[in-house]
Amino acid sequence: MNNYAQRVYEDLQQELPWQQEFLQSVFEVFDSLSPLLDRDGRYEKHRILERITIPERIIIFQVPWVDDKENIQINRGYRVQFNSAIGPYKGGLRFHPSVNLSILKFLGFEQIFKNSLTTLPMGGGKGGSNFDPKGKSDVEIMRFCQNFMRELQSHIGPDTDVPAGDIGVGGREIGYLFGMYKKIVNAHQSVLTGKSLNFGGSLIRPEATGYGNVYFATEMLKTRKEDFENRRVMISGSGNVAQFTAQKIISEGGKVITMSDSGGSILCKDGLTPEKIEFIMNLKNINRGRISEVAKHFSDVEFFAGQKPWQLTETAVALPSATQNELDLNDAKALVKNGCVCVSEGANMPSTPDAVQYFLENQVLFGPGKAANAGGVATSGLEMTQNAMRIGWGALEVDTRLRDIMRSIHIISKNTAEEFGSGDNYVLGANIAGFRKVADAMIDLGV
Ligand code: NDP
Ligand code: 2IT
Repeated sequence: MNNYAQRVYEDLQQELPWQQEFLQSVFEVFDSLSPLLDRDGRYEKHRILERITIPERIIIFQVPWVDDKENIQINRGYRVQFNSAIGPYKGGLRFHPSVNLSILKFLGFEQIFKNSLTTLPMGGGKGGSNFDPKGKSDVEIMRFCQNFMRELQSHIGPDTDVPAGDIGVGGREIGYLFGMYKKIVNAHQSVLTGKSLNFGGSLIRPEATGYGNVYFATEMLKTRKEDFENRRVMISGSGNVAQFTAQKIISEGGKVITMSDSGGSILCKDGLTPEKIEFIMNLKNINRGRISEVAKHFSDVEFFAGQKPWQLTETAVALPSATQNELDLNDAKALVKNGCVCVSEGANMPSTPDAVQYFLENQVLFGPGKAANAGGVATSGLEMTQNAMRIGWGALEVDTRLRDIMRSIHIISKNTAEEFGSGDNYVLGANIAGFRKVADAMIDLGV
């Protein structure tokens, strides 16, 4: 690693040894940036690495709420406003019991470069709570969201910080959050994205992360004259990103053989049909059930309790779409051995660093999350544009723009990797391309 990057990384390690996920994401970015830092001394002179790794602001607050049994519950709420050099802070809210500052800082840090890659004017941020939505009634979810927003509202705004969804935060939660914000400020503003179409959402936003990842993977495959036709595809997760990834893969002629949740994985060797995907969407989005139930309903679907998809069988493509560090070195070795030629990350940082290294060493086409899953936030950017113009584009218009953005992210990542003599190392290309725009803006803006 470049000396300057090494020094800043070691300082962070000493200062924040418990922020493992954040350190992991910083290490990956710094490692990629080394050839750029070797070549261009301006970033060290302006102390960009020190400045870009400290959030501009972090808000931490208490979220008390009353459950259905009239017990008082208390959760922690956070918003990490990481970097606003190129636009208002932008990034999702995660509601999951594992949420802590390290996880939100890694997600916010990734978001800076991802948002930069979209070509749209959005800074990086992330937030959420250790609240667990599982098993809660709709009314409990509403009360929690209202109390969360009561605290968050004074720190966000359409030109300041525009949150959206992430794990545990979908259309239902965005509705309750937006309803409370609107009441407090007495204005119908574009302060959240992922809104329902009934009150200012964009067509294709729910689909965008999954579709975008398939568009990105398609571009990678094209460079080797391959496509999804009749190829086996493993997907992990069964939430927003996984569902629309599956739908798009099927429409591209591919076979989705796995999906999963935190309880285990399902395997359907001949590929899930559109009817089965619809069943999974109803199960997950309406009944809020478990993926194991799919195997009880269909005789050609097997369930593997407590297992991830990666080592179950042969596949050509893997699209991890659940959570961070869900694909490790052993999984990577099994995938390569079983014929996998392409991995594209729907989730944020799902592959461990040694797994990424293994894919790169074995010539697997590897799309890092900050490039491959940028379609979600890019379409959030398009939602903000439509809100500002007070119009709504048709589905084809949004989908065409999404596809164009994913193509341009692919091109800039590939061209930047080539500029630094690193072939099709999309990790290096995406990190340098995303960083350059933000860092140059920071220099322009002064200290
Ligand atoms: P959802 O809440 O809709 O779905 C999450 C899925 O991942 C569920 O199937 C869930 O299973 C599984 N999962 C979550 N945590 C774990 C865990 N610790 N171990 C195993 N499985 C887990 O979230 P999304 O689909 O929106 O998000 C999935 C990933 O995509 C995340 O990494 C997110 O940051 C990323 N992402 C999301 C975008 C978006 O627009 N929504 C945009 C870009 C990236 P279970 O129900 O059992 O918890
Ligand atoms: O990780 C992500 O990019 C998201 N969860 C989407 C963020 C957004 O603002 O749409």
